[in-house]
Amino acid sequence: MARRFATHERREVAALDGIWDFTFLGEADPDAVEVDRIEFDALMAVPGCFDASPAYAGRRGLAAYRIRTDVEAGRQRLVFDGVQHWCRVFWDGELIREHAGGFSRFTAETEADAGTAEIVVLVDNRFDERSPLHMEHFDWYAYGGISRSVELHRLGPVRVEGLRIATASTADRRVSVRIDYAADAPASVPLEIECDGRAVLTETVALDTAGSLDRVLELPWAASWSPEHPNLITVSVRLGEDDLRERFGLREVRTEGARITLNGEPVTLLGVNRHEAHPQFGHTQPEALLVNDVQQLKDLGCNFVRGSHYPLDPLFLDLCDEAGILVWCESIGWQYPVEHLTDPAFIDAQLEHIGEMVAASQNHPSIILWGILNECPSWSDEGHPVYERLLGRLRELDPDRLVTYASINAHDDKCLDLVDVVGANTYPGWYYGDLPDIPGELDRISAHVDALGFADKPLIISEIGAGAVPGWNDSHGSLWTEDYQARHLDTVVGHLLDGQDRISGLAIWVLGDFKTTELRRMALTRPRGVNDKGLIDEYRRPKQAYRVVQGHFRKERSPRAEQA
Ligand code: ADA
Repeated sequence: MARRFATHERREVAALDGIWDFTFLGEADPDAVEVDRIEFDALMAVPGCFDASPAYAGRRGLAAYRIRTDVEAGRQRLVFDGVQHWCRVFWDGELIREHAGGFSRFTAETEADAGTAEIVVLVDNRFDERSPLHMEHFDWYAYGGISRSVELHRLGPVRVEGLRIATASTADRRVSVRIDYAADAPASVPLEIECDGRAVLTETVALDTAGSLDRVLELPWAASWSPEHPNLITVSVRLGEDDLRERFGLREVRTEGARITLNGEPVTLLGVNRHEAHPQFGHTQPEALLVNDVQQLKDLGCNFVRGSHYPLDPLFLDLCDEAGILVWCESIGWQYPVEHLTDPAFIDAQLEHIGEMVAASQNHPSIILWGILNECPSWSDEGHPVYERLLGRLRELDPDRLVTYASINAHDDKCLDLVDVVGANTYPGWYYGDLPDIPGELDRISAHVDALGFADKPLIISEIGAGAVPGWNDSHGSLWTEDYQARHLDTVVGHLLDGQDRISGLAIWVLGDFKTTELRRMALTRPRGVNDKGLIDEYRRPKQAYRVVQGHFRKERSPRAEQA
């Protein structure tokens, strides 16, 4: 996977990114496809989204990707960082994995003979029961393809399967490490752990065939991680012939009354929502684009970004770790109907997806909040047990971070008892209401959340904004003009930063414009087929509102510098 550091030194890892053979099979039923008879008649970039490429733009159906690679005999593991949104993986014609969900890492394994292996991936971007997590009505265009990196790992008899570094209590410079492992047979092997190149632990361990090792590391020299000082620590775990490297930061996230605290200090979250979409690359995020986005987040004065509405590119998270940007990372979801939410197949798929999200991202110090189910029926009686189960799973997997979700209607929500932080989405002055009403609406939300009995929980406005067609203005400052959007966000941010202290976080909707679903429901409210509430357009060109928000955020984050 494309990261800012090599995740393995000892294990042999080959990047399979590049140009793969490709063919579009359209309406074909994946069960009826004979994999060894597929005729590949085109080429496709991996990572890439085939339906964002000119030849297959907007096509929905089955596609096949193929690559051939030389391997030595032995156990091989393919690591996919994201395939949109359903796939089957074949190794020399044999099915080795099926996966649904897009946006999350999964693996496929096989015992291989020496020689040239042929890997075929059937990828389907249709909306059906194979993909219970994807729905056509989502307010984003669900691109299809092998959208993130692919690697091939050669596995030995002992494997480091995962690493979790718990930095819950960092004052004493001690961290707990859990090393998950697998072994072909019980074994006794050396375990060595290094942090920033210093040996911190060496011992011999007796392994079963699978299990985990829990250790405490003392790092007296290590400095804390914070947005102002994003100090990172690289840890290398070597177990027998295998290894795994990770990066983490010493920091504690908690709530104290209605404030979120970072390393014991209250923090106000100032940021934006961000989709991973681009007109030319779909959900694939070329490195230059990620660097661009992080530069613009910094330039805006943000200390916070909400990943809407699915797990984020691993490289983006690395860059947020380095830039000191705090992250809300959430599982995939957008206004699922009640019936969908109560379908057992859906819940199982969400639980698996949440597990994959946490396993892939749990050591990023930038992530302070885990989220689920954007704008889903948390207002319904049926919703409560589902939210309880999914948020409960997050707490079980990671007790050291805060959990939340973005409520579509905080006035009438039935699941706020389950969160650490209340997230409220609201669109005053856009779909409903008038511009002058914005401060009133924000105050009403706070009062309502408090009246429901949650005055002691931090409250974040997790979405608020207005559309603007890029470059469009008129002398009235009407809806859809850049002028309207700029005045709207000036009012929003101005009100939130001007003396009120109930709302302690803001994620403006949205950093950049992005293509939405082509369903008619969106047509009247999304000119150009684009959700255009971005501070920048889909090619990252700033709109008028960008400077307005930047002015507020920068002033708030460095008041002394401004006064000087
Ligand atoms: C919702 C939703 C966003 C987007 C937004 C809008 O709040 O969570 O994904 O659809 O509305 O633009 O209306």
